Amino acid sequence: MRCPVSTSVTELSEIVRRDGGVVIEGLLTQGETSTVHDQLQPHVEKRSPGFREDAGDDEFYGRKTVRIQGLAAKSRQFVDSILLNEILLGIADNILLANCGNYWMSQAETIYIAPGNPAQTLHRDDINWSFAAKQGIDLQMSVLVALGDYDAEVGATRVVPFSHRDGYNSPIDSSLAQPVELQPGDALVYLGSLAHGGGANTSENRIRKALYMGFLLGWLTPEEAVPLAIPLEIAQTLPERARSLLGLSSLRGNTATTGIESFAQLWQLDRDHLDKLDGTFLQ
Ligand SMILES: O=C(O)CCC(=O)C(=O)O
Repeated sequence: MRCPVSTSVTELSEIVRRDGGVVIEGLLTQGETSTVHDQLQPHVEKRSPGFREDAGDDEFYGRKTVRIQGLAAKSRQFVDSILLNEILLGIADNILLANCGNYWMSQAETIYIAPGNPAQTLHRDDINWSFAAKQGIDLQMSVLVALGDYDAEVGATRVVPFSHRDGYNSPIDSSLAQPVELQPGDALVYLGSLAHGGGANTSENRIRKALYMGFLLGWLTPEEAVPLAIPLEIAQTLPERARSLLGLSSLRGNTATTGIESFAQLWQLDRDHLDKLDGTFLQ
C-alpha cells in the first residue's frame, strides 16, 4: 500500500503489521534526497562494485552493486533526515519496543545496482538472527529510500506481499513477487520477516539508487560494525539519539522497572553507561 507522508504513524504501523510493508511517498523532500545523494557520491565513486569475501557474497549482494556503509560519518543529512526521521522512529517504536528495551541500527548502506546485475535471491532480512526469528517475533524494521531511479527496469525491490505471515522457515513463492517502484525521496518500510530482494537491472545505462537502513532489537548483534566506522570527532557532533542508535551509547535489553533487570545495560565500558560519557569514551 502507498501512503502520503501526512499519514499518521499509528496508521502506517498498522499497515506495516498487516501487509508486511508500506510505501511512504515523499518521506524525504527533494532537497534532502539530493543532499544525501550528493554527500555520499564521492564515497560511492571510490568503491568498486562487488565484495572481498567469496562465500556467496558477490552472488547475493551483487557483483555490479556498490554498497558503502559508515553512512553517519559520510552524510550528516542521512543522520538528520533518515536515521532521526520521526516517522521512521515512530513506526520502529510501535513495531520493535514490544520485544526490547531499546533498538539500534543494524546497518545502513547504499545499494546502487548497475546495469547487468541479476535479480537478488528473495529472502527475509531476519536470516542473520534465525534462532530468534523462529520465535515468531518482529526483530527488525527495514527501510529502503530511493535516492534516484527506482523503477522495475533498473531493479526496483521485489516483495512478496503478506509473506511475513508465513513463518520464518516457509518457502518463498517467487511467482508472487511484485516490484515496488519508488520516486526519489519515497521509502519502502518493511518487516524483517517479509520476503523480498533487489530486482535485476535490465536498463541500458541507468543505476538503481537505494539507501537501506535497518533497525534491530537491541539484544541482537547488528550486521554492520557501526561504531568502528565513525571517527570520534564526528561522533561527538551527533545528537544523543543518533549516538544511541549508532552503538555509541548503552542499551536496555528489557523493559523491567524493578529488580536487577531494571538497571542492567548492554554495550557498556568499565561498567559505565556509554551515554553518560557524552561520546568521549573512545579517547
Ligand atoms: O536492493 C534491494 O532492493 C533489496 C536488498 C536486500 O534485500 C539485501 O541486500 O538484503
